[in-house]
Amino acid sequence: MRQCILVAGMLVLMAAMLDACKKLEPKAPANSDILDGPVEGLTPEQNERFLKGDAAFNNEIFTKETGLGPLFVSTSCGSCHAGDGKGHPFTTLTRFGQYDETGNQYLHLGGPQLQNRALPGYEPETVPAGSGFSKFTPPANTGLGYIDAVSDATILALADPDDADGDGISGVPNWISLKPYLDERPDAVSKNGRYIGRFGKKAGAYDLMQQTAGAYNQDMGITSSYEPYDTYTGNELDPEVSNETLQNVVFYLRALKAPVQRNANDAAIINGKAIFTQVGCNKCHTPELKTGTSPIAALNNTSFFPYTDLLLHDMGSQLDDGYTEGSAKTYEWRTPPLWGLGLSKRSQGGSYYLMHDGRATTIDAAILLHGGEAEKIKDRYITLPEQDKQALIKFLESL
Ligand code: HEC
Ligand code: HEC
Ligand SMILES: [Ca+2]
Ligand SMILES: [Ca+2]
Ligand SMILES: [Ca+2]
Repeated sequence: MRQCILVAGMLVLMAAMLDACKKLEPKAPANSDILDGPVEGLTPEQNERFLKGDAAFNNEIFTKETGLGPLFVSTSCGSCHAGDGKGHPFTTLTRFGQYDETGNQYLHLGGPQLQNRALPGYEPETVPAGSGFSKFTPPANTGLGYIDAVSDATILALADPDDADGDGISGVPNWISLKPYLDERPDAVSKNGRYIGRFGKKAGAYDLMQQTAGAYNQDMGITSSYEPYDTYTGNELDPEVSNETLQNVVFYLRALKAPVQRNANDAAIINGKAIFTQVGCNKCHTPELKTGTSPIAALNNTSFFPYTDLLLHDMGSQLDDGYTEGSAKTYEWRTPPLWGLGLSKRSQGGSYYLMHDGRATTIDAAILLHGGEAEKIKDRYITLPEQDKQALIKFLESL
């Protein structure tokens, strides 16, 4: 009898402990917080490519034996783009040696990208004395397929190179030369043989293939049939990654879902959104864009909410670090999408690291760094009553 009471008592205790454990377990993230899944409605064949691309992007860690280097920055895509969210300044890339449209003046010294690591027996690169350079933190990779599916005509319609409407804002595309291995978009617009770039902080990359083949080569020292040159000797080498793997990674990036706004119906957030427009943030951070046609059903002729115009803007001298790409000026930057902003702390180790090099550790600090074309709009933000600033920031964190 006594034994029975003891056993029953232990069972009660165990049940209580189990319950306590459950409370300690982190809550499963809401669906709207998960970023590394695919858009809905992929065909089984598309889903298979997505999974293969996911594995190559996140799990394949290169070594000397599989082609790493000899000069490199990191050993896998996922090491910089963890969980596909914004990266930490620990994983910053450095580029140097270009000041204007005439191209990179330091190609003979390893420009544009610095490979700060090397296999044993090789010298890592350093930025040549006197060269301007930029440090770029890894952007989030979510929703890039939507951005890829926007037509050139849509981007051009947002540009206002001569500020014809007189609002002080004159977004321009970055006109870049098309790498010979890239396919033109079906509706491509070109000017004097130059094409519209849309990826990267300077909008210096045409499409996701350029980003991917370029990253394998420049970030990891992995050659492909697209980018066959060794980062050390400059010699053409046999591919160290297959075209099939590259294409799977491109498909993975294209099919990653986009961040979804959270608590959109909260009164403070609705108010913050109105302030965003009233102050004029929306003049560059265009809330809504439309895609053209896409073989991925979810991306085909649809609206999405990235909060960017994909154009370059003069952001003033504080953000001029003396380096550029394509036709962008050293003080011009592509408006970054604001979707996912509120989720970015999670992949940045618990703090914000905003702007191209991560120098702003709060949203307020990021806004205060806006100059050039955004100067007047920043001034309007500064004069907002404190509670309006709070509402605006709450709205931005809901994105
Ligand atoms: C050393 C860190 C690092 C590694 C490794 C790396 N990236 Fe990146 N990635 C970055 C940074 C930094 C940028 C921003 C570069 C720029 O703006 O020009 C970037 C930009 C991108 C973009 C453009 C996103 C946008 O919003 O415009 C894509 C796509 C991308 N990377 C894919 C990849 C793929 C695929 C791999 C692996 C083959 C890879 N990256 C490896 C750091 C890295
Ligand atoms: C003239 C165009 C323009 C206007 C107007 C503008 N922005 Fe920006 N914004 C940019 C550009 C370009 C950057 C990137 C600068 C950089 O990386 O150095 C940026 C960066 C940001 C960032 C950091 C994003 C990140 O991922 O690092 C935030 C947040 C932001 N803007 C919010 C705002 C808010 C809020 C307003 C209105 C008060 C505003 N912006 C007005 C162009 C603009
Ligand atoms: Ca190699
Ligand atoms: Ca280099
Ligand atoms: Ca204008």
